[in-house]
Amino acid sequence: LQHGRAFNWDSYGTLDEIYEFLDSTAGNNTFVEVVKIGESYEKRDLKVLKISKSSDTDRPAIWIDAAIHASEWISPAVATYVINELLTSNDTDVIKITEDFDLYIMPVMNPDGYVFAHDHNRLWRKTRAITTNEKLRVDANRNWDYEFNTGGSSSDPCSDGYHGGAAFNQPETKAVSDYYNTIATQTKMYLTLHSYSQYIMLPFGCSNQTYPDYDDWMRIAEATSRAIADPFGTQFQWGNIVDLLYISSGGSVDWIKGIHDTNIVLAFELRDFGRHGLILPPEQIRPSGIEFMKGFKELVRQLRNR
Ligand code: ING
Ligand code: ZN
Repeated sequence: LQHGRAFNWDSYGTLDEIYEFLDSTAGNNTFVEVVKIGESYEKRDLKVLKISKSSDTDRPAIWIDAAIHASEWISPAVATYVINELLTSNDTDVIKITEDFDLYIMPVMNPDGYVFAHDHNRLWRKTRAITTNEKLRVDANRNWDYEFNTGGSSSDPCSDGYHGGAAFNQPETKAVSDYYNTIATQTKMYLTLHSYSQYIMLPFGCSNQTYPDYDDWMRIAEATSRAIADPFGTQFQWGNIVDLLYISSGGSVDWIKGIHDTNIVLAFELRDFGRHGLILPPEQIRPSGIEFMKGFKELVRQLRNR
């Protein structure tokens, strides 16, 4: 690592630092591997950390991703925090999670954008794909192939919500969805981390239609919110994406829920509520990680009870 500094949660890691953390974590634990699921537009590796203490191939699995949007730096910071907790915590509930589930954690879904946000434009959100002209960069969370381009996304390449020329035309969303297809039957929970607003959000984003067990998900989200508030009192609201935010088609949760019907599917908007917004001070990384872990443990508890 740069300057011999150990990876930590006191500052926001660069892509290189995060990837080195993933690689060294895999190197230090026989039951952890880094799976290269593809390459980004600019040919960076797309890396998923897989934790699996069993060779059983049909164990229940949990997926967590972050930084589909390059500007939302608290999301990869919390994802790496979760990885570290899962592998070093003495909490028996946490240890039990790694004993009972395979875990797939992808801290940076949009590595090109994340590098660009570090080096050029702190508020950069989209991918870095250029197809026919300089402006065609895509909001990777409007590019998924379920009710694609049916509202709340833009056909203007200059827009931050540009959905792209076709669903899954971005190497990042294509690689993640292809990989998810291979693990979808075993995967019981899909969580995607964004910021900011402190929301726990249920699909769908393309419409506010409910579904048979919608009330169950609302109760689960409420329980998760209570667990998150436990350490520091941080309030997370819960509800449908459309009710909390806006119509937005082509999001990852819509595809995961609509195509695969994974059991628990949630999108999180992490800290804060708007004071600092995307530029969340790094002192808030650890508290964000601590409270998210509380929520995550509650979600796994709920999953076990289903
Ligand atoms: N929020 C998400 C966005 O892509 C979202 C909200 C999540 C929409 C899941 C649709 C599906 O707009 C941020 N902050 O990016
Ligand atoms: Zn986002």
